[in-house]
Amino acid sequence: MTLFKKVTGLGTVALLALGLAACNSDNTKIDDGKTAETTVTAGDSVDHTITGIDPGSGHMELTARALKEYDLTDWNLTSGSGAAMTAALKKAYDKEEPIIVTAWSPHWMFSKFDLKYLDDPKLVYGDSEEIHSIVRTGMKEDLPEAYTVFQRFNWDMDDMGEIMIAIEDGTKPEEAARTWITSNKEKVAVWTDGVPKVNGDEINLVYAPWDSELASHNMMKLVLEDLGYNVNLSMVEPGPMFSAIADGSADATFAAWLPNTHKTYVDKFDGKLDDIGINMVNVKQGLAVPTYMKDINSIEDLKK
Ligand code: PBE
Repeated sequence: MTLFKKVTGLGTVALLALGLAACNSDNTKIDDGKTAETTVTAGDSVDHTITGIDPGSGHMELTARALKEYDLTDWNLTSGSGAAMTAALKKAYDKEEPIIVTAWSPHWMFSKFDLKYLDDPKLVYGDSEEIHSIVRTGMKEDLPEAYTVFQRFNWDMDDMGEIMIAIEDGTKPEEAARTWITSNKEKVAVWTDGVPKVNGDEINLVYAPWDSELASHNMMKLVLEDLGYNVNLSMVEPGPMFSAIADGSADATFAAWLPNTHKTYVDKFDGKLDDIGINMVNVKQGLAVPTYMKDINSIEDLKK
């Protein structure tokens, strides 16, 4: 059994991995004769709390499911936003305090903090995940040039990561996207080669409030503008993002994480969304902790 040691009197939870060979009972008080110590479980160390993100995101649904499947019934999942989650992470990290967050990749959080995903042996967060490009019915006929670009659109985690990190470091999203486009002309050319320019045609892109999607949609906005489009970019909650494509009020989104994360949304609007392909493979999400939490490596460790 894995325990953390809470050194009373210091007022902070010191994450000292115990040599536990000698410890054989739950939550026993360990007294080495030098300090007054109580032991706390991994759950105690974080108040049985997982720091979540915006309530409508797929990650929150999957995490609620994970709490059930791993029988973590006494745990709480807080909701807020991606920004609140990373702020809480930074605060804990700076003090080397324990924290468990809902994390995903690509995300700048993995370059700013040393984090590790917790193993998910039950595969609640899925096995392999991709990001899909989804358009409204009829978009192909109305906006064929953009449709071709969207069908070809494909990049990787490092590409998106570059833009995300620049934004996190204070660069304006459009500027960060422009820098990436300028230094990745060949990649963009693969999507746009031979596509005729248009003359101010309007196109509506929607995305949900995640840093990863802020990066991708700002990038695609510029690619479309370079082709002559007049692009409206709107950030909405995940539910409205899918319903906007389904009811035709928006033309496209590049924010559909499948087959797992957004399955509920895609099922709900079955037949009303045109999934035109994968724009990124090998994306991932799950629960993550700072690497200094040495004894927690799997969601199953949270039971202990
Ligand atoms: N995410 C990022 C989203 C999809 C993209 C993992 C936070 C979600 O959970 O819905």
